[in-house]
Amino acid sequence: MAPTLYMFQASSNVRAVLITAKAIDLKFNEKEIDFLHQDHLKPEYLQLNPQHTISTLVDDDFILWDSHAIMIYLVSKYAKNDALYPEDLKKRAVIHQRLHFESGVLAVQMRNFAFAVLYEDKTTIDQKDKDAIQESYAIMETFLEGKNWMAGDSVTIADYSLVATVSTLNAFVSIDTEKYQKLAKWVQRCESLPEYQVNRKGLIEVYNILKNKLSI
Ligand SMILES: N[C@@H](CCC(=O)N[C@@H](CS)C(=O)NCC(=O)O)C(=O)O
Repeated sequence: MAPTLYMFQASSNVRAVLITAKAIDLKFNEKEIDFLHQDHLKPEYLQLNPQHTISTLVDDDFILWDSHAIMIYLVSKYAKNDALYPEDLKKRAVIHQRLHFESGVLAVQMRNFAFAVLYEDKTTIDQKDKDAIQESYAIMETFLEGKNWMAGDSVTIADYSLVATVSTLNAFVSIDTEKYQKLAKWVQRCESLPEYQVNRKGLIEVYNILKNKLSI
């Protein structure tokens, strides 16, 4: 039976899981959670995931949340080879570093500005939030030093995790294509991947949700 993914398509972390699944040709039984109406706080969802984050994966009797953990699980279980998550210790360690960067830095910056807009009725993005995002662009530019992909010479789940969030941030705090040429080219490279196409629907959704509230 296909695994079930409880998801909110507009979420960048969810889109990272969708890109991964597409890349390994895995179909989900998709269950959309209405985040804006707080379905993730309902008892039936809390029973699955007491941390009430979206997404949550249910694979037979196994329940897992956190996009990074889900991506690692999916490619380890369902991918035909280790290309997206190489078994080589050092390559894998770099992928983990990039995933932690997404989780601990980029996603926090995304949440800071999105929550300010959604819940504090801010109509502009604070300069300090913009500065933090620009600093992340500068750091990711260094990740791409001498290589085409975030964790080496071929695409991995690190790229999927980062591009889902970067594509969202870039819609509001543009990447300076002169200053961050490698990052801008990497975004284009990701956009040309067949699996990336599943990022687009949710990206438009989140753009519309936030743009409607911003005066930019
Ligand atoms: N580290 C988690 C973060 C997921 C996350 O925070 N998702 C947001 C949706 S955009 C969420 O579920 N927020 C609701 C909450 O934390 O209560 C992941 O990668 O899955």
